[in-house]
Amino acid sequence: MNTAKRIISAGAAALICISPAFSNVFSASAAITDENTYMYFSLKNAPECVTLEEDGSLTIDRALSGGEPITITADVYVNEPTMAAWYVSAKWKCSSGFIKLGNVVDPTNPLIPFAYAETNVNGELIHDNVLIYIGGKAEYNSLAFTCQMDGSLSGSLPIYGDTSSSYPLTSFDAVINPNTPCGDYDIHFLTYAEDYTGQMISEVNTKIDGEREIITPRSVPLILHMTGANPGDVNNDGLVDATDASDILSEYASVSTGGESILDPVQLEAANTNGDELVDAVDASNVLLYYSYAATTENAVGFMKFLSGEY
Ligand SMILES: [Ca+2]
Ligand SMILES: [Ca+2]
Repeated sequence: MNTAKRIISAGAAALICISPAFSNVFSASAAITDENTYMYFSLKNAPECVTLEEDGSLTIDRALSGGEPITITADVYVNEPTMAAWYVSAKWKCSSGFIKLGNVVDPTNPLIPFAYAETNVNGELIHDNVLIYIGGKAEYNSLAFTCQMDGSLSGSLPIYGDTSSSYPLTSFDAVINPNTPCGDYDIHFLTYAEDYTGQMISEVNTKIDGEREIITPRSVPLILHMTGANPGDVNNDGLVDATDASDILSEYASVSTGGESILDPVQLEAANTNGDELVDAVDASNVLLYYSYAATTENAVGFMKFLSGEY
């Protein structure tokens, strides 16, 4: 590679900081090696309630989120070992409606370094032959980013760093609903038609010595662990409704008659809506008050804001 092309930017420094975590992702996925063509994500920015784990996954502590939507920004990378691709298309999605994907960055507008950024003889960024397409389908919560040379006869995409993964392809946002039930979620690349017949999937098209090949890259998903009690949502389905009030009353009935608690510790925390010592009829009443408010109010505030009168 032309070393004049390499510019140590703030983005590159950030990449260096978090790459050790991602090397663990690769070792954890035996099928993924640097000899493979694969796509992966790397956390770029997140609020304090999000922790980057050693294995590259993210743990989200709801208690630190303040009940607000949580926006994380992630970079999208491709490892393309032949470096002979003329067409690279990443398509990715989240299957949970609680996590909305959007805001794909076009690195050519304004021009910023990316995996296939073009440069002039002085190593300065230009935008000339590489075509960028950005897309996605809201109904499937999917996003797409494609770069290709203007025609497969125009040669390979220029590689900005030493390898295709020295710089990201693009970045995007994932907005996590504060009511997301506890559990694990993933953002993954489409490597087969998941949602409908003929759905476009991620692709890397190469041409080596005149031989064309269409490669489906392997997907290293970004795993999100949602943790922490969601006040009022006792059954962990993302809603505060009559079912939760019923669960609270069942707990109260059991414990107040000398029986065992029927809820686990996270559920008990969610059930104790006023933070006193008890899970009782007051908590059930809070839940029912909110349920009737939310059922009749457009753009209802969250449960905790409702309880504190902020609506
Ligand atoms: Ca619920
Ligand atoms: Ca209580």
